[in-house]
Amino acid sequence: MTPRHIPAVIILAACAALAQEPAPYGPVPSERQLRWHETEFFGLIHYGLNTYTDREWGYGEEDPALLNPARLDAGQVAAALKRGGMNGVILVAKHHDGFCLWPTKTTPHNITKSPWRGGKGDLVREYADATKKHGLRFGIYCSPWDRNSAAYGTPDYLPVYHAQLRELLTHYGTLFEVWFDGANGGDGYYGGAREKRNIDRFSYYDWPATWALVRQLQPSACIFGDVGPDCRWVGNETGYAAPDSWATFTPKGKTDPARPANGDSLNHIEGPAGHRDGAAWIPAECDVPLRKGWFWHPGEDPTVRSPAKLMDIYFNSVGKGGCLNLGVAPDRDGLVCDADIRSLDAFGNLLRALFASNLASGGIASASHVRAWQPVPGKPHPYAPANALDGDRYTHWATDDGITEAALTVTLPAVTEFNVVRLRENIKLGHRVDAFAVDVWQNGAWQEYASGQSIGACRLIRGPKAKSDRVRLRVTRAAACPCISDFSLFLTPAALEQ
Ligand code: FUL
Repeated sequence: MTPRHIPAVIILAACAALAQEPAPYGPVPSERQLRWHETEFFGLIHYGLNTYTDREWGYGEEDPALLNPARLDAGQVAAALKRGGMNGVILVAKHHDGFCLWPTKTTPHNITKSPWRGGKGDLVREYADATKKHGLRFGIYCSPWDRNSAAYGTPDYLPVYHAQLRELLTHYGTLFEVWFDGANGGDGYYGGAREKRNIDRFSYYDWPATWALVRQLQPSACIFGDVGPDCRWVGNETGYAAPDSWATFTPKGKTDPARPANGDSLNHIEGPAGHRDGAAWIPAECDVPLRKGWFWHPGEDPTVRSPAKLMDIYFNSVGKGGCLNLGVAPDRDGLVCDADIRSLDAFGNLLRALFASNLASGGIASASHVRAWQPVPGKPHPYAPANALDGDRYTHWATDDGITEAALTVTLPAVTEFNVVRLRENIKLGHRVDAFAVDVWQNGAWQEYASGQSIGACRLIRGPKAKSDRVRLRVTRAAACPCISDFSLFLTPAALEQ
């Protein structure tokens, strides 16, 4: 290299450095997981023979003749969920009792043996059509445990279960999620044997082959299970993730710690928080029934969760970077009953009112540090602070590599009252922030309003009402330069205060 060449090399190197995008940190979500995060809130429908026998777990011997609702209307259910603020529906197509809500060829214990629609009905079809009509994404739960099947517990059952999945994965359009329950094995009818059958949770379902079937037939569907692989059970049925919750997680198996299988996980107890440096992106799905149980039971109207309680759950699930999966149980008419409708309608209205206007969107964003970038005439800076105000989950404000403490200030056009802050990272680049604080400018000085650790896909903070024309996000610790895609302010609607 001659001295004459050095300046050109340096200039080229400098340009390359200036034009560099932040490298992802740690595990990052797949495309299907990104779509799942965007879905945020969906319903889990439990309806079947248990609805008529007043049980949560049918034994497997229930008479299909019990199911004959004259007024059943999947459209009424889908509309109720949509008004309730949900963006998807997962239907329990087969629960542990083994009764299949579609005309499966795999077992006679199915909907064609019921008098409903003269034995010609297909409830999975009706739900698939209704959810599509209402613009909701559709998913399926098909219980691995089958208390009706004579084959359960023997090697003959897995081909049956796989055939059931194959039917569900091929006949009902695009699915956004396939749910694998961790409850497996125990006593049951089992074709009349009426005995206890335990299985090896690690090997019995050949999870690698079962998951591969979903991948092959529904490549955009997320697989839910205790250990993921796409989204994890939050570890409780109250709908709450931990105060700080990480989408990253390292599942540990009882049998094989290195290759855990669904139903065999040792550490679902760690589901609420996840692991800051977990091995894979497996965010928490927070499931909770709207009523006391997952199925409808007489006399349980008083247990319907109130809109205020649902909001609290929402803040602790969606607001902790996970998804909320709310159980809705159609009644013996196959409809969402009045008590549930009242709560869902009111909650949906609250949600829409709360997020209707981002009070920070008219503000001017500035930052202590902004990532260097070779300016391109006519093109906006790709990492400008203003990106955190544009409502897009992925455009973001970023700092230079190595800058892991930085502040983003929003100056509002006028003094504004708020009590909810929403933060997001561009999760395509991973969980980067380790700790943050939000400050409010009060009487000529910054005052800390809130602080926390995880941000990820969404962090919702509900605090006391504050009035100010200046707010600040301080990233106080980060594993890599922060990439903040959202800094929004909202005010809870008056109806929530009552
Ligand atoms: C659990 C099941 O045992 C319940 O019956 C219900 O389906 C719930 C969503 O998952 O593991």
